[in-house]
Amino acid sequence: MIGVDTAGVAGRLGAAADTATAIPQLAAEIGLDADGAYAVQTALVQRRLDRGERLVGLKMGLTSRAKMAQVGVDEVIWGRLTDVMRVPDGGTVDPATFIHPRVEPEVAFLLDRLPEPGEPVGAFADAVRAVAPAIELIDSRYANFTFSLPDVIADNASAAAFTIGAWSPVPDGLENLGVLLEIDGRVVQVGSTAAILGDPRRTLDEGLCLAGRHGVRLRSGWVFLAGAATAAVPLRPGAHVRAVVEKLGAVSLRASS
Ligand code: OOG
Ligand code: MG
Repeated sequence: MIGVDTAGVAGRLGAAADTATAIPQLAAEIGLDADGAYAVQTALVQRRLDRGERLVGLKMGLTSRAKMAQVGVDEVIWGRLTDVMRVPDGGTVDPATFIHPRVEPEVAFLLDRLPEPGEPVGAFADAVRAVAPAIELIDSRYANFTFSLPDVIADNASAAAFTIGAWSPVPDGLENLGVLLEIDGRVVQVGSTAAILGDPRRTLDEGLCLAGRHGVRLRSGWVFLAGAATAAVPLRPGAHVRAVVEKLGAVSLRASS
C-alpha cells in the first residue's frame, strides 16, 4: 500500500460523479487494498464536505446474498450519506445526472442512543428510535457497474441518492417483513428483511464495528441504511419507483424524462 495517491484517486472518483462519466476500475492497477480504499472514501466524502455538504448517516452494502451475487463481491461494506444525497419522499431525480443509476429497496433506521466505541449495541430499541422504508439510488462510478471490493469501497459504496418514507416505531417481526420494489406499478423485485444478514438489526452491530475501525462514530439523529434485501434495478427516465416494506408502508421516487 506504499505510494497510493489517496487524494488523486478520490479526485478521479469525485470528478466521475460530478460529470456523470464512468471511469475504469483502478484498485488492481494501483495496488489498493480495503483499508487503503476506506482512506480514499474518506477523502472522496471530504470533497463533498468541503463544498458544504453535511454527513447525515451511514449506508451498509452487500448485506444480502441477492446483492452480493448481483455484483460479485461477497463482503459487507459501508459508505457515507450526505444531506445533498437525500431526495424527499415522492421527489424527482434527474437520471441524466448519474452514470447508470439503479434503485433498490432498503430499510432505514433513525439512530438514537449509541454505545461508546468498542461497546456492543445493548438493546436495539435504545439505539434505534424509528424505522422506515427507503429507496437507495446507487450509481457505480466504474464502467459497466463492475468493480472489485476495494474499488467499490473507494467509490463510497456506490452511494448516490436515497429517499426515506415515514418513520414508525420498530415493529414486531422486523426480522422477517416482506419487501417489494415496483416500477410504474409493476412489481420487479420481491424479498424479505430476513435476507439482510438474517435480521436487519445485525447490520447496526456490523456498521458500528466496521466504521469504528476507521474512526467513524455513528451519531444520534443519523440515518442508517441496512442494505438492500433484493438485487437493484436500472432506473430509466420517466420511471416511477415505489418500495413497500410490510408494516412500514411505502416510499416513492420519480425519474424525470
Ligand atoms: C454496492 C452498494 C451495495 C447495498 O444495499 O447492498 C448497496 C453496489 O451494489 O454497487 O448499497
Ligand atoms: Mg444499498
